[in-house]
Parts: sequence; structure tokens; C-alpha cells
Amino acid sequence: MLIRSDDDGFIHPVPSEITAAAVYHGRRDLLKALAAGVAGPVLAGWASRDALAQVQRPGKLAALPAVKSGVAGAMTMEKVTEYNDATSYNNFYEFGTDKDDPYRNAKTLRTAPWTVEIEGLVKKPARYAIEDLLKLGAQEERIYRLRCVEGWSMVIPWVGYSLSKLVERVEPLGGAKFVEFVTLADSRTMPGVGSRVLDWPYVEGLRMDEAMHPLTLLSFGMYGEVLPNQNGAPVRLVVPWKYGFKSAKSLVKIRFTDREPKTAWNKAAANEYGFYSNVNPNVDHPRWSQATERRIGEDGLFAKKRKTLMFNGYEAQVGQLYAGMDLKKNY
Ligand SMILES: Nc1nc2c(c(=O)[nH]1)N[C@H]1C(S)=C(S)[C@@H](COP(=O)(O)O)O[C@H]1N2
Ligand SMILES: [Mo]
Repeated sequence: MLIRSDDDGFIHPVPSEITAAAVYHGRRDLLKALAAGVAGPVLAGWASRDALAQVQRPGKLAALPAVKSGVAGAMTMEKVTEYNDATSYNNFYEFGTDKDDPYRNAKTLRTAPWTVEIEGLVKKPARYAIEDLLKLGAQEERIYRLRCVEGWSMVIPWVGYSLSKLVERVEPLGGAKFVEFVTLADSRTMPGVGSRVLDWPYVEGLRMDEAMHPLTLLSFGMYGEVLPNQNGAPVRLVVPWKYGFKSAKSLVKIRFTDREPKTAWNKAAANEYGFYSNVNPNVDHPRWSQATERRIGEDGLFAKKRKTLMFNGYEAQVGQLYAGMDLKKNY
């Protein structure tokens, strides 16, 4: 372990964490600081912020302590998006379709009490209170790229554990081939649910092997704190190699099934949003290219667009899941 826990309950960084701190904040920034001879104080800040996000967390919500993930590919080298950007530029249509609607409207979401139901083809169906679900696995920090199908992206330090932990616990039956994710649709607290942009509730789905992949995250927090409402409190999915809409927010039900789930976006526009929705720069959306993306926070006049990577940069980890599949057909 690279971290130690003192009796004050906080986890303190040790010098070996500094390289990882550079990862968290962008290696090029560190090199720049070293060259300028100002690395001392900079490193101190980075090291403490990196070891546990709660040390210099945004301080807006309750801390959610986590250890750095050891899962392959879980820590991108890229610079983390500013918290204020990640929490004010969102898609959460239950709260409206403008980018700042979730930030403005999601205050009404009631996240306690909250239960998540596990049903369908499992040996152990269950109703988990959020407090119990949170404790089912060790909370890990994972820094993932998130690529929205609309052509923008962010880099977010999520907190959570692999969905596979929960799947193993409830013991799917042999016939279970897919997992369906159902999210909250409460017209009293979610103003967007009155609109007809989507057929509520918002439903998403994964094939069983995708659900079991270690990178598939059941997330309870970000930036060292519990999730803000607009980012899908109290629990959401994060599937980093797929377009952002697969990462369903504010989950209330997880259902195991033998059929490919009918997802909300597929029902709304089947020719635009397929079941797989893997990030793929070679398969354009019918109305726009998917070859490049705009990184939120880099949108100045001279900011260059970035090339979108196959499977959002997670090809080494997930490419095998799709061996032999025609990704143009299975978009
Ligand atoms: N329930 C629900 N989940 C959702 C959405 C939504 O509208 N409703 N939007 C999706 C889309 S399109 C994206 S890009 C991501 C955005 O996650 P973020 O706001 O935390 O960055 O959430 C996804 N999860
Ligand atoms: Mo999205």
C-alpha cells in the first residue's frame, strides 16, 4: 500500500505518491513546475490532494473517502476537469434539457431515504438501502474520461466500486444475459419528467460481460465527496468506454434478464442510439462526426479539438469484449 491511515481517520500521502499526483494533475504541468523551480510547494499540494481527495476536496458535500484504484486502466494520465465545470455542465434530462438545468433544478431531488432493488434472474433478489449498498465494496477513486455522444468530454475522479462486486453478491442465474438499469422518475421532484423528450423512466442496459468488466463502476461519489444531485446522486453507473448516456444516474432498480433491454435513447431514436454505444471515432452519428471532441475547460477561442479514441481510450482493456462483432452494425 502506498498510503497509511493514522488514528485521525485521514489517509496521509507518502512521497511515493508524488508520481501519481502528477498523473492526477497532468504530467506536463508537473514538468513545467519542475523546470521553473517552483515544484516544492506545488508538489506538496498535489501529493496531499492526490492521496485522498478529501484532503483538499471541494468541501461542498460530505466526504467519501476512497483509496486509489488498482484496476487496469482506471487512472487516466489526463488533467482532471474543474469541479465547477463537472457540476454545472450536465445532461440529466429529468431536470431539463439545457446544460445548466440539472445544476439549477436538481436541488429538489430527495436522496434519503433511498433504496436500490435487485430483481429478475438472480438467486438472491434484494432491496438495498443506499447505506448498505455503499458498504458492499471498498470505495476506490478512479479517474475516467467521460465522452458524451454530443461531442464533448471531461475527466472525472469518480468514487465507487466495480459493479461486478454487486453482481457476484446477488448470484445471477444461468439465463441472465443482460442487466437493465432503471433510474428514478418522480414528477414531483423532477421537472423534466413532465416533458416527452424521453419515455420515462430512463432505462439503460449492458450485456452481462460488460456489466462484469472491472472498469464498469457503480459510483457513489466524485472529487472525494458524495455525488452532487446533478451528477446522479446517490448512486449511478459509469461505463467509461461507452458514450455518456449509458452511465445512468440516480439508479433505483437493477434487473437481470435474458433479453436485450429496451433503453430510453434507443426507444427515442433507434437509428441514432444503438444498444452498444461504444465510443467509436470511425462510426459517425447520423447527424454529426464522432472523430473529434471538445474537452470541457479547454473551450477558449484557440483550443484545439481532440481526436476521439477508439473505446474512449480503453481499447486495451475492453476491445476483447467485441472481438468478431461488426461495430458499424452494432453501434
Ligand atoms: N437518469 C439519467 N441518467 C443520465 C442522463 C439522463 O438524462 N438521465 N444523461 C446521460 C448523459 S447523455 C451523459 S453525457 C451523462 C453525464 O454525466 P455527468 O453530468 O455526471 O457528466 O449522464 C448520463 N446519465
Ligand atoms: Mo451524453
